[in-house]
Amino acid sequence: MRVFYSEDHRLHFPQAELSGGQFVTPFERPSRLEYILNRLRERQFLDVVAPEAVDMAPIAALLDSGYLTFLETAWDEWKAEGMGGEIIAANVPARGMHMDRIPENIDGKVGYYCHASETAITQGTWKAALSSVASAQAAQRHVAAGANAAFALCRPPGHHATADQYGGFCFINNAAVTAQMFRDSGAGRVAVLDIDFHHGNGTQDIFYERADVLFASLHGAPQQTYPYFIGYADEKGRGEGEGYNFNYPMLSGTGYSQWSAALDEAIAKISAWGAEVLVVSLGVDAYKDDPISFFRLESDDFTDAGRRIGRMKLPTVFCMEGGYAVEMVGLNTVNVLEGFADA
Ligand code: SP5
Ligand code: ZN
Repeated sequence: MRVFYSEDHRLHFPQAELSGGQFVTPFERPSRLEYILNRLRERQFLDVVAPEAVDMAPIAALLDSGYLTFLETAWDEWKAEGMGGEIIAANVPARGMHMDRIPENIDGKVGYYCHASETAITQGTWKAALSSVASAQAAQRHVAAGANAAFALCRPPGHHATADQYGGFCFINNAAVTAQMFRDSGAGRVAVLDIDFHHGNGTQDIFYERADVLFASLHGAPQQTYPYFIGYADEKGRGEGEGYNFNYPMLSGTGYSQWSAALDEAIAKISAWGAEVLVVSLGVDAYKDDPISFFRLESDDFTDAGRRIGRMKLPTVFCMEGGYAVEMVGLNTVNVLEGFADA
């Protein structure tokens, strides 16, 4: 399986994440990818290539133009305003306020375009986010051209980013761009399966009113964890999209027997629908020792999960999402890919 990876992810490395009222070294850090690359090499995934330049057209077509301009210019505007640190959202539109007018001031714009203030923007964030989505695009083209699978080793991750909001360590929704590119290249039915511990709110939101992209997500129950305000089982899509969104929220302490039963249900929905291609939002933060999550998957469970996904026999792009038990992120990620390849 070919792996697409860009070194430019390193351009995004905030010093600070707001966590428990303190600034801590971000959980989502560059070393995550070093652990993954090392394990890939060790397990003979040797076909690792850099993506070609990002193709802005499908990104601009799917996402909000004001949001993309904001991401591109936010750092310069922040510095021009005399702000001393990294970009952290302080003022967000809350209940009773209005979101129909976008502030001119950068501090206001940050709040407008952000949904979670743990996530900082720095000087290199935009370039890193573009390199991340470039890997997803290259993986999509590789599979659209006939490969049965590809792994986009994306960083920063993407599944929490909507068409016009960042947060949850995500800026551009790599999986959503990938799914849309499959539609544009002729696939009629595209499924996105999100196995990251957190609900893929961004992907859900982007496709919520569409019947051509089915979204299924396994995740921590929103009453107990981020993103808190979305991800319940009764969110099934709206309008034409009704019946094409499937959420499997699970409570703290969930282990593999329950998680894999939910995975089988999601897989059954995808198969019964007749998906032609699959995009997997591949987070490994369901792992038992993940520092910000509460499921109890063992490393071997990821192999089994990959095998179940592989049994669908669909052309598949994996997009890297979360996973923060850094020493184990590589093993767990490669286990999924190996299980998939062995199915
Ligand atoms: C892509 C992805 O996995 N994003 C996850 C974003 C999670 N954001 C909330 C982080 C809350 C961290 N709380 C730390 C508690 C430590 N005990
Ligand atoms: Zn996650």
